[in-house]
Amino acid sequence: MRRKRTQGFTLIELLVVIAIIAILIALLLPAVQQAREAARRSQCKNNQKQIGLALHNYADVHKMFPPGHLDSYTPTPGANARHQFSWLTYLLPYLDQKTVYQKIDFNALSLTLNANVNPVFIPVGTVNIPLFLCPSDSVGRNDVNWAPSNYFGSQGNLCDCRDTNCNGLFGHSSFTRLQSIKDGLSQTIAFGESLKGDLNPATIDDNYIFTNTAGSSEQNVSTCAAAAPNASDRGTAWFGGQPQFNIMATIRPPNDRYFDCIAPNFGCTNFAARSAHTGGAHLGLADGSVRFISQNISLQTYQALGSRNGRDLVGEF
Ligand SMILES: [Ca+2]
Ligand SMILES: [Ca+2]
Repeated sequence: MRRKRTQGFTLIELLVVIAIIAILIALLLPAVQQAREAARRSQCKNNQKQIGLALHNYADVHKMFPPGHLDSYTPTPGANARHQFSWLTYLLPYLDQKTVYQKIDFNALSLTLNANVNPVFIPVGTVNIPLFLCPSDSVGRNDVNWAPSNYFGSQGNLCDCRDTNCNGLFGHSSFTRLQSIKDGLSQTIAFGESLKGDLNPATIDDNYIFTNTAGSSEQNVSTCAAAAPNASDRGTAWFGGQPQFNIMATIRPPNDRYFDCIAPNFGCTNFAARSAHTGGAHLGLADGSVRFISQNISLQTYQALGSRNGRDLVGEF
């Protein structure tokens, strides 16, 4: 009697095939993920190149860089200090976003007295600008009144928060001229990437410290680190002129392990450049180039890169 062989695979064969497929997937998946992150990272860098170019096109027309953020009541801090529009806002016409730009009434205040968004600006501030977003950052858009940004103008490593005197390119009502970048355009950081906050204090990684002391204590890491991190709206508004939305400092290295710090009303931050990339972050230099800078860079070199007029030698970086 002949046994009839059934068509197809035996159970053993099927298990072997499944095991082989599983091994192949396990081998390929990290490679696919790496390729995807490489593409995202490249997008982040390209965005920064376009912003760098826009900064120069702006400077060609206006003979200066845009302000970090304008304040109608400078230099008096307090309830009347309503930070206005961010540096990114002024670049819109140079980034194919003229229609968004033309909707902005630059004579109106972006914030009301109790620091809420002026409703007049919601139709503009909620426009998503993909060029302002680094796709490696997994935190999405969280605030219904604003659309976010990953790119932060650098105020340098010395900045008196109560006036316009910062050694970076972007400060409180700053209007930096090219000739005031005495250390050289290719040796000076203009802006960098950061990571968005998720508006959830319970998730710690993205939070920052909001100090309640007047002056520049937020630039002092140990003073700031004594407080608990309690806020997480970093980068949630490309439009907003409050510095936690789009101003960084070069006091601490990229991806610094300490929490970012800010003091209210003074327009000053101690926000490090931050990224979801491994080992560092992209920094846009004042000549329009973009460099990936290691988080292990010597602090002296990094701070020298952050100042526009320190007369410091940067060397290799
Ligand atoms: Ca959080
Ligand atoms: Ca310098």
